[in-house]
Amino acid sequence: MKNITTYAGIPSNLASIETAKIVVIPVPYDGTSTWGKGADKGPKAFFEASENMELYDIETDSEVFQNGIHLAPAITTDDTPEQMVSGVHETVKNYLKKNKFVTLIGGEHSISIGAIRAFTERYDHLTVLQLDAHADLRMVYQGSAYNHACAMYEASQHTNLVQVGIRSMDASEKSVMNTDNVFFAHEMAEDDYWMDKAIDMLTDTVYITFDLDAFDPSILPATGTPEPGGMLWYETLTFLKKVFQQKEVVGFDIVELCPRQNDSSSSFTAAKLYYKMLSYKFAQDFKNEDAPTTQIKVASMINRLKYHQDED
Ligand SMILES: [Mn+2]
Repeated sequence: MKNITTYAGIPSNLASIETAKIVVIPVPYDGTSTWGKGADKGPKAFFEASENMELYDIETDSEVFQNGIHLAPAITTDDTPEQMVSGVHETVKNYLKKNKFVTLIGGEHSISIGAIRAFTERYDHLTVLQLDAHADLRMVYQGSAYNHACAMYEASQHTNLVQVGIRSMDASEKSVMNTDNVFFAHEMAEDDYWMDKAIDMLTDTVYITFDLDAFDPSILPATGTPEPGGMLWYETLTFLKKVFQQKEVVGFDIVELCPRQNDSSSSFTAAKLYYKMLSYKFAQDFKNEDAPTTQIKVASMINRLKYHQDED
């Protein structure tokens, strides 16, 4: 990743490991993808798009980069899938020890395995919230347990895994899947309450793994295995905002950006998604934004009661 020295070109005093609250780790790995190759180019396209993005977030009225964002060296120890997973695991563990808010940019989805392992060791009762078109629950695929099709198997065994946006899986994955914790895309399309139901499934401590193919290909086509019927922009942000407001999100990754020529909008969408998630995490007072809504609801209830009393 030549020419890129700090995340989004932020000043170097906000980018050092000593001062930054946030760490972003690029993992340009594409060792096991089966169809659309190119997720190894994801981080470069992501960071280039980030450099061209406004760093003031209107919705939260905040500049989250002021908390400091350290761009970690890319993890490239990936001669084998096992090496890549253990490289990610060790790196994430070290930054967690330094009490950083750790985020990762893939790379294919198998990069999440080592990260989730480190978060699982650090936090009890961890929920892994997976937004994805695919279940990724195979125990082994094409001879490896660290294939992208297996990205969530370990999480399904050791964490409270909640899967959202799923619309593609193999019948064999049904035996591993806990369907109570799965929000299938075809059901979400007809259920106005899926967001609250999903949040009810989460423990207090949440790690988010965001596979960009969770999005509908109409808004993000540049991913290894696009699937129709995905999530749209504001629906996704509304859901993420609720999660950040109501739970303690301890880290996240964004994976499977597979850049294509003549499509810069996918990289920008990924860059913006990342910055939105950080903004939701760090914006002051944003967590309590639900309060006014509740107050308004109570006020209008009192008014209704008064009205009915007046009637009597
Ligand atoms: Mn996927």
